[in-house]
This record gives sequence, C-alpha cells and structure tokens, in this order.
Amino acid sequence: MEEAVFSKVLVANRGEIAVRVIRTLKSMGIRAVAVYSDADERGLHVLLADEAVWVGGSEPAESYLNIEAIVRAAKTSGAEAVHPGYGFLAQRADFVERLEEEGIVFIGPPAEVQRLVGDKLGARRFFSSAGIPVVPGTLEPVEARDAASVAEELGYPVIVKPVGGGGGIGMRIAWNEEELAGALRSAGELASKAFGRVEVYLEKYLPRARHIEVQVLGDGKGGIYHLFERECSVQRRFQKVVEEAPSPALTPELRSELLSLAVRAAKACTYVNAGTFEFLFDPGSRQFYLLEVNSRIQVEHPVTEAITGVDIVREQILIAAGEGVDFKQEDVEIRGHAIEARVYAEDPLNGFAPSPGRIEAYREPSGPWIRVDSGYYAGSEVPLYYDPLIMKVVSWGRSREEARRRLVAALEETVIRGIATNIALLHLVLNDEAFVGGDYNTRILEERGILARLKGYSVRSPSFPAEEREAVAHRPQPLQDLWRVAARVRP
Ligand code: MV4
Repeated sequence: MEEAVFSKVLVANRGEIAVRVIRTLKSMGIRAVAVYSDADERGLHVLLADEAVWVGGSEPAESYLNIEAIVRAAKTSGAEAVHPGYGFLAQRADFVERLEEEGIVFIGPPAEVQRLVGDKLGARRFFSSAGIPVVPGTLEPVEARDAASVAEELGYPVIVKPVGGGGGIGMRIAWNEEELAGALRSAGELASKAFGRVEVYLEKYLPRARHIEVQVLGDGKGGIYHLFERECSVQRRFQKVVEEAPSPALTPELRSELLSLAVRAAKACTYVNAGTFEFLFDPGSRQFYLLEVNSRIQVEHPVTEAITGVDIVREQILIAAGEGVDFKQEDVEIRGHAIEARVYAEDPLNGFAPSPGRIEAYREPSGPWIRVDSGYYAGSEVPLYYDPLIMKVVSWGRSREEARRRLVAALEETVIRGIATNIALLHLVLNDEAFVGGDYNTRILEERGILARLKGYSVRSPSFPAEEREAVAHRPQPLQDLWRVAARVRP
C-alpha cells in the first residue's frame, strides 16, 4: 500500500471546483471534508465528500469567506490541509497565515507570494524591474486630476484598472478624453464597492490583443515548471466564456518566447504551487506583456490537463506536502487540442442577469473525449448567492477542429431546464467563422456581432419530436437520486 501524503483534506469551496478537488483527493486515497452553507445543504460537493461540515449562512461572508468558521471546520474534522479552490479564500494571505498558526497546510502559494502578486500595481513594478515586459502604463496610482495628461501621453484608447482588483472587475476602457472622466468615476466606484479601495491606474488599451496565459507550478524546492499555455480571449465583461489549449495564435518560436518569459517571471518571485501568468499578446508587434498573476487553481485548468495529462490538483497537493512535482519538464508535451465551454446560469436575453433556481431537467453531455465538471444535478438548486457557473464542458481532439466539433456536439446534447443558460451563446461562438479559423482576439463578441445574433437563436434541435425530446430530457440521470441514498443528507 502506498502511503497517502495527507490522510484528510478540507475543501474550502463549493460547486464544480469543490467536486473537482474531492475527486482528486479520492484518487489519492485522501479523505475529503466538504464545507457547506445553508444554501448548499444538498450541494453535489456535500454529496460526494466523505464528510461535510456546516460553516454558516448563505451569504458568502457568513460561510465560505468566514475564515474562523473554515478554520474551526478544519480543526474539528481533523483535516491536515485545506484546498481553497478558486475565489473565496483562495488568494487571501491572512487566511494562509491563520491556517499556519493552527499547523494546518494551505494547498496553494505561501502568504508572501500571495501578497506580492495580489497587489497588482506592486506586481507591475516588481516584474517590470525584473525585466519582464508589462503593458505600457503607470506604475503608481493616478489622481483624477492627472489622468487626462497621463492618458494623452500613453495615447488613446486607455484602460482604467482598479488597484485593488483582479480578474477584470471594475475595469473601464476610454477611447477618448470625453470618455475618460466617466471611466475614472465608474472604475473608482466599483473598486471602492468591491475592494474598499478607490485608487486606479492607467494602461494603454490594446484592442487587438489576445489573452494568453501560462500554467506554472513551483515545486517548493526552487524548481519552476510550466504546462504550456491557454488562450482565453473569449470573454464577456472580463468573464471568460470559452478557453482553449494550446493557443492557435502561437508559432513554436512565439510559444517558447512566452513560456520562457513566464518561467523567468515565476523564478523572479520564487513562485510556489500552481499559478497562472496572464499575458496580452499583440499580434501586430508580436509582443507579449505580463498582465497579472493568478495565485490559485483556475476555472480553465482542465484544458491544460487534457493536453498534458497532468492532474494539476494532484500536483498542488504533492507540492503542499513537500513532495515536489511528479513529472519531469522534458516529459510534458502538448498532445492534441482541448477547448472548454463555461455553462452559466444566466439569461442572455435579459442582459445576462443571473438566473438562479431549481434545475427541473438536466442531462450532462458525454461522448468521446468529453469531460464535464459540474456542481449540480437534476433537481438541484442554483443558489443566487454565488458564481452562476453551472458546469464546464471540455473536449479533447487530435486536432483543434476535432476538439471543436466534439464540443459543439456535446453542447447540442446538453439539456438544462428550469433556469436560463448561456448555451446558445457558446454554440454561436464555437461555430463563428473567426473562432473556427482560430483568428480572433478579445473583441470577438463585439466584432463578430455574436451578441447581436443571440436574439431568437436556439441550438439546433435534432430531428426528434419535440415532446419526446422533452420526455427524454426529464428522465433522471443516476446522480439525480443519489442524495436519497446518501444518509448524510437529510431528505
Ligand atoms: C487589458 C486588455 C487590453 N489592454 N489590458 C481582462 C481581464 C484582466 N485580467 C485583464 N483583461 C484585459 N486587460 C490592456 N491594457 C484586454 C483585456 C482583456 C479583454 C478586454 C476586453 C474584452 C475581452 C477581453 C478578454 C481578455 C482580456
């Protein structure tokens, strides 16, 4: 019998990522402890874990963001380590330190690394001094009265970014001086609401750029490894919608340039555990610019797993246990192509408003080289309190086109009733000429008129009588009734 690195790990998250982490824990022979809020008593993650601890009310602040409640759950369950997933406490240096005080291992980057890369302007200064190119812009916060002259110097368009933020929250683009005042105001307002900090900085906005990020792993012994890149240029309001690996934009030469930049950046900040180094690639000048570093497992990690065969969550756990990584850099190769579609509970016909509620009918897609990471099941409830991500559908193919066709087919057989979803948008993107050709950038949704084509669009139905299709849709998949069997969950 091989010895497990930990015997019990607490998963401080919910939904699909908690399910994802629990699955790897089980594959490693580690007991998985779920935590849940009032809204998640019947969450899929609760169902699949070996034990589950209630941590508070439905509001994130009362449960998944409640450091003391999570620490208490870890202590009472006897967990030796905590995996934070993404969001919630994943990038909170104070959480890492609090766990340390209790002798509990945090499965993620150390507090000092979190602090360095979590301060976006500080990170810009740090990486810029380390010789890593960052997007032209300010290295200090910009006062409202100086903004116009700074923008003039950079040249329009510019993008206003909140100092405290991350992941696009509160960012505003200004195409000219008239728009700048409004952009400053709304970026500042959003920033103070979301992060309690009004400071903003300016960057030149690169409208034709592609968003390409590198998956990095620091082994905790000074070794830095990469698992190639993902392209995430399809975003709506800075929320990623479709991601793929490898990037169709890169030649082998550009790829090795990007990868060595990312590894150099990770070495400069002595990166440990899984991290993503986000870059903008300007196809015109063939320049890469570091945007930010995400010190956590990311939603889109499965496309990297699909092309490399590396279980990134497993590597995170091994690194946190002091074992380093379980692969050699020279053994990791890009095999084929993978594409991920994020299915959200949101209503494209109502301004993409969240669409919480009960999932009345539910059929997950399957098929050759299709992976589904979901947090829900037929009959379960999508709470309004959290990220509306329902599931990720990931396809792999020997070629990009094979992966794309498999993903289109998978979306066409997916059924989710009772709540609105963005599946029609995903279908339009995957069939768009620019996407099919791999020739797209961060403005694909606008430039290709995809949002405008959404109205009245529905995913092509197979030649099957509508009533029968409906009846099939409502037949339960096995998981639907699993909760009745699981004694831990009250019926
Ligand atoms: C940018 C940019 C262009 N120029 N910064 C989006 C998420 C966040 N991490 C950084 N993001 C961007 N920053 C400059 N200076 C383009 C993006 C961007 C984007 C912008 C609009 C619409 C879709 C986008 C998709 C990816 C990245």
